[in-house]
Amino acid sequence: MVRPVIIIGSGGHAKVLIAALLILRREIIGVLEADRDKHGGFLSKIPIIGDDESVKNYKPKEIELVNGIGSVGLPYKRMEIYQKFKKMGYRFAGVVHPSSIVMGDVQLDEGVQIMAGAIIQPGCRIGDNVIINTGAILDHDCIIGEHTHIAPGAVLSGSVHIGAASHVGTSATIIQGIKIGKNALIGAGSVVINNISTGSKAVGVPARNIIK
Ligand code: JB2
Repeated sequence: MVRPVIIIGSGGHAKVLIAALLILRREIIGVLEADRDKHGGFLSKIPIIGDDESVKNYKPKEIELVNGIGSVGLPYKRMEIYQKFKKMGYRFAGVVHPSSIVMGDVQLDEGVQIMAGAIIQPGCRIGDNVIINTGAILDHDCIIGEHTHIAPGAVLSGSVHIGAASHVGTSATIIQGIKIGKNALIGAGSVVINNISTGSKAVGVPARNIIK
């Protein structure tokens, strides 16, 4: 039985998720929002029903959650939200936009979000709570660590490995076989032709580490 969902956060990323969930005909109970001024309002006609404590009105077995917190830098807030609710016993729903192309043997772990127009080729493995955002392209055998965000239009060639809680910026390009560590930030539009170590911030064409 497909359970109804509750979305966490009422910003731009939540709006994108609601559009996908409606196409997927998922029942959406409402949105949880930290900003009390928004309570009682709506996001894309979906009611903003309270703060995170309100989730306790629903038993873990009655619902699934959708992580509506995105990221523009490292996805720590998104990761914290995921870990907090997992500790409370809740499960996160995957969201795969019907216009995306996800090849048959691709492994999608819990709560993975694949947005409109994304393409994921055979052999890829996508970790818990990852966002593969609008129009991003992953060629064969890419491995994406949990909580990482591949931003809109990013292009990963074959066998790219990216560690947990990293962020690959909008329209960045990563050539085949590159390894990027955890907590690494790749700037928008960068072209990555060398491996990037954990904790780096790499920008430019070709991308260079700017954390000294
Ligand atoms: O702990 C929280 C919490 N912290 C912030 N719990 C709940 N339930 N909500 C929280 N929020 C709320 O999430 C903020 O008050 C805000 O309303 C929302 C975040 O929205 P924002 O528009 O700031 O960003 P976003 O996360 O929806 O989207 C970002 O990431 C996307 C991937 C933006 O940068 C987008 O442009 C981007 N496409």
